[in-house]
Amino acid sequence: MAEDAAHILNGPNLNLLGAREPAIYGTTTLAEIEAACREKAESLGLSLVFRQSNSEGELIDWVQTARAEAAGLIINPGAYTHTSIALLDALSAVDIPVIELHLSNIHARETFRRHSVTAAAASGVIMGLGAAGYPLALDALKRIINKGRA
Ligand code: CA2
Repeated sequence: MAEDAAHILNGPNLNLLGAREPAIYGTTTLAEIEAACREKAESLGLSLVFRQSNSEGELIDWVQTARAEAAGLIINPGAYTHTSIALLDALSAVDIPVIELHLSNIHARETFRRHSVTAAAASGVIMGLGAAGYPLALDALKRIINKGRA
C-alpha cells in the first residue's frame, strides 16, 4: 500500500529564512527545515511534498493539489495569513486535516499580524516555536490522520 502523503506549503519570503531577521525567525534555512521534515516524515511513515512560493495563486493551486493527493496539509501562509480570503476559501474546500504553522508567535508581534484570516480553516495552529514547529506539526498531523481512521 502507498504511504500517506503530507504536503507542507510555505508562503512568501520564507525562502529568505536564515539569511535575514534571525532575531524573529531564527538562523535555520528553509532547506534545513525541509531536511528535518523529511527525516520526521520518514519516521512517521509519511511521504512528503515540501514547497515554497511567493505567489498567492501558486499556493492556492498547491492547496487544491493537496486536496486531491494528500492525507494532510501543513501550511505557513506567510503574510497571506493576514490578508488572503482566496487562500481561506481554498483551505475551506479541503476535507483533509490542515495545520497552520508560524515560526513566530504572531500574537506577540505587530497588531496587523495578530489576526489570521486563514486559521479558520485549520484543525489547529502551531506558532512561536521556530523551525522546531515543523516536525511537531508533522507529529500532530499524523495523529489527526490516524484518529480520523480509528
Ligand atoms: O511567523 C511566521 O512564520 C510568519 O508566517 C512569517 C511571515 C510573516 O509575514 C507572518 O506574519 C508570520 C514572514 C516570513 C518572512 O520571512 C523572512 C525571513 C527572513 C527575512 C525576511 C523575511
